[in-house]
Amino acid sequence: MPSYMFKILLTGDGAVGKTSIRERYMGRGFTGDYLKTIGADFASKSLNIENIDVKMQIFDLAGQDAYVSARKSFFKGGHAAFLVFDVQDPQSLTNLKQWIEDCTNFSNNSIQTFIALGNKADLVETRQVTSGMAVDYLKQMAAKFGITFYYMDTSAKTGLNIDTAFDIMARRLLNKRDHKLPIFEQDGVYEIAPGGGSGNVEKEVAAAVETVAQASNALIGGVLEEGEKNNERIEKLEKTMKKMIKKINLLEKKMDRVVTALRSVMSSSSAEDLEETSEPMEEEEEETAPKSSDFGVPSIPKKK
Ligand SMILES: Nc1nc2c(ncn2[C@@H]2O[C@H](COP(=O)(O)OP(=O)(O)O)[C@@H](O)[C@H]2O)c(=O)[nH]1
Ligand SMILES: [Mg+2]
Repeated sequence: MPSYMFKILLTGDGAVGKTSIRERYMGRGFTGDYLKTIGADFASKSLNIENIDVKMQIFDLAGQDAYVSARKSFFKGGHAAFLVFDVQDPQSLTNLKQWIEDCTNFSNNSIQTFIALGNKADLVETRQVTSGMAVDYLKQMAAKFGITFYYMDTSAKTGLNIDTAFDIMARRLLNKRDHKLPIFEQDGVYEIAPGGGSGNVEKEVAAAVETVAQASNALIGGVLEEGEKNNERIEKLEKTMKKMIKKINLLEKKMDRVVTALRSVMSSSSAEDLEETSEPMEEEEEETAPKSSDFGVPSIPKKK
């Protein structure tokens, strides 16, 4: 007997890969066929997470407008939703706003845990939505709805992050029921909280700046002491600083790209909604990410 049973919805526009994700997770593999889902379908899977039995009921909804009225009943009693978009299709990202609203309204607020999935990440050549664009869009949604999102890319084809997505979902749901399970930080998995939480990029910049500052202080201390033993330490710290500065420059570039990309997404989505909460990212960046020259080390010139 499972200790917990969770009703989890796969939402998102038609053809983003909801059925494929469910089938991949259920272990049936990837079929590669396109069959329009009619209404909803579901499957359940039993998990054991840190000795807690969990049964995941996974509902796979049709994204087609024709089924809007039939769909309403499927939101009832839901605990959580995956918000699936196709990384080749910016519109499927910006439509997530409507999916969030449907989840909230039709479930009478029982759905409070959301994970966004940028699916078809295997299609690198035709990809149009970068992770940075998705993070920034979700930041707007987090601020607007007061919801904390997780976001990661997936591929139903290669299996990328499929198990991870469901594992994190189960952990988040258990933690809302007073468990204290860790959700380990991993590359490409973003936590996007309303207000302060601003995704991994800014967190990484802040952490890198802090490390450089510490290394720089220690270095000055070391130079002043001028002890023989300190030379090794100084060298090590210098290396760390250089590494971190490189990282900061990379992250700065990433942020620039995010801002540019976001502008194009925002111009194609409802500008009014997004403007309300949008923050000038460039200003923030200057505060949190001082130029590497502040530390007396020449910065790597940016490619334009
Ligand atoms: N390359 C690739 N194709 C995918 C992926 N996920 C789904 N597809 C394809 O996209 C189409 C729609 O998938 P489907 O699961 O039916 O989407 P749904 O309407 O959201 O349930 C099908 O042709 C799938 O084979 C993926 O991760 N990578
Ligand atoms: Mg389907």
